[in-house]
Amino acid sequence: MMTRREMMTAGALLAMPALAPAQNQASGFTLPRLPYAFDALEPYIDAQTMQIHHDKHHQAYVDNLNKAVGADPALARLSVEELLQRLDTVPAAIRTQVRNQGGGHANHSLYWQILCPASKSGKPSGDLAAALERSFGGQDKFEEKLQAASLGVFGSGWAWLSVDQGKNLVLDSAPNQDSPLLVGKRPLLGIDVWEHAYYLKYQNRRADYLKAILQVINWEFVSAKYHEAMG
Ligand code: MN3
Repeated sequence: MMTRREMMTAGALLAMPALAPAQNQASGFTLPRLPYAFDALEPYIDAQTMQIHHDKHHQAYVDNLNKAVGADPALARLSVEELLQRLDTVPAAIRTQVRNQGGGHANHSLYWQILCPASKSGKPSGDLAAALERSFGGQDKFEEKLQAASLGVFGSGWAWLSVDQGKNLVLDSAPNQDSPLLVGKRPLLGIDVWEHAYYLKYQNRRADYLKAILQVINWEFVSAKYHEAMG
């Protein structure tokens, strides 16, 4: 995987015909590495689901986003978060692709990070714990509401815990790959309820997947995201 800087270097090298591996011409967005092994979330999320979800589904969002913005250097320089935050300035011809594929890239990049092995899941800390108490009546009540929001998604989508522009915690859901960034919110935690996130192990039992995923939330990471969003 190459950084942007390495790609620019590789781009410069392309002028020299003897070098020039064709695959290095692809630029822009890249699939982030999973921060743990595919089987690290077993038995709650199975290794095969993680591998297909990361290597195939997320890769496809990255590839399709690159196809959509690749021809526009000004757009390709932006982060995916910036693209989503200013979607109304993206050319109309590719706006839907950026919304869907860019949303898919941003959402999954966060999703891998908000998960971790059950032994490291922990609890919401400091400021986030207090905010969950104020907004939802504590972690347990929050998790009940998160499950209800996730179950309530009709078809494919996500449930989201975000910080809104007034710095309030908000829990809601969105269809497809629509990111909270589209409406000025900062996502802290997203639960993917597309069937590809759970079907191999849980089939139609979305509620069982939701119960399981709560065992592998990386609360240290989510707490840090909260701190960052409030800062
Ligand atoms: Mn997914």
